[in-house]
Amino acid sequence: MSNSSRRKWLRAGLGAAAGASGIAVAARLAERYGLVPPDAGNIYGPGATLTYATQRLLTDGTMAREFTRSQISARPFANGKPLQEAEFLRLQEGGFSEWRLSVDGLVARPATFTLAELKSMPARSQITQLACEEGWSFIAEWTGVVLSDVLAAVGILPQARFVTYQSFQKRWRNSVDMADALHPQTLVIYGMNGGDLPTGHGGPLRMRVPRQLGYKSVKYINRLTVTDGLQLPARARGYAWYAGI
Ligand SMILES: Nc1nc2c(c(=O)[nH]1)N[C@H]1C(S)=C(S)[C@@H](COP(=O)(O)O)O[C@H]1N2
Ligand SMILES: [Mo]
Repeated sequence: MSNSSRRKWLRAGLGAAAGASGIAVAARLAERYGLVPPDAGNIYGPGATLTYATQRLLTDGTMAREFTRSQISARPFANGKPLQEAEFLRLQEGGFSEWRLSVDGLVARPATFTLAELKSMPARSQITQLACEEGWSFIAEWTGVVLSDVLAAVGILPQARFVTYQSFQKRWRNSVDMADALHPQTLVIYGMNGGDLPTGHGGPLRMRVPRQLGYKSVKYINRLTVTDGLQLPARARGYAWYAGI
């Protein structure tokens, strides 16, 4: 079967299964075709599987909405307190010249990037909405490097299935699958609304995944690891791993 007819068939199958005999059948179908999110064995169970599977089938390749400059929020909300750790303040005082993004795991050439090196790569800006699961949101222009360019620079191996990203704030770690990792709107950002990314919003470096809820856009990232599976917990604070919007 060709890819697109397989997709059509799967989509019809999932819809029929959901309608006819409930989501358990759809979940089994999804499992057979590798559409089960890695955290499905939890309280969300088959419901989350169906959401993930149908969203993957229906929205793969689709884009998060982009806005115009006039729609940028006047007062974006920086969630959380400013970082107080001595090490962070020291790095900040040095203009973050010592900040590093290391990239390891299932890559051909593990590497470490400075901010200057990332800024020398082709830049992309997008005006998208950051939506928190708690109900608030704002629109901003985000500037950075397309994650797939960073991955191309280190060469991802064929077994790669997820990209895990780690924050300077150790408990903030999350990951995306390859569909989102290679998506053209998934950025590693260092700029916001025309200036440097403020530390309140995750500066100097942040993951920006506009097709998912705000908590997947982890701030203060310093490490990417390419994996073939997921070491849970991949959830932040008990939130679902897949947070498509
Ligand atoms: N390192 C880190 N990343 C984080 C968070 C955080 O507290 N620490 N909060 C998350 C949540 S829940 C949301 S909604 C957004 C908020 O982004 P903002 O501070 O730019 O509004 O960042 C996400 N990334
Ligand atoms: Mo959030």
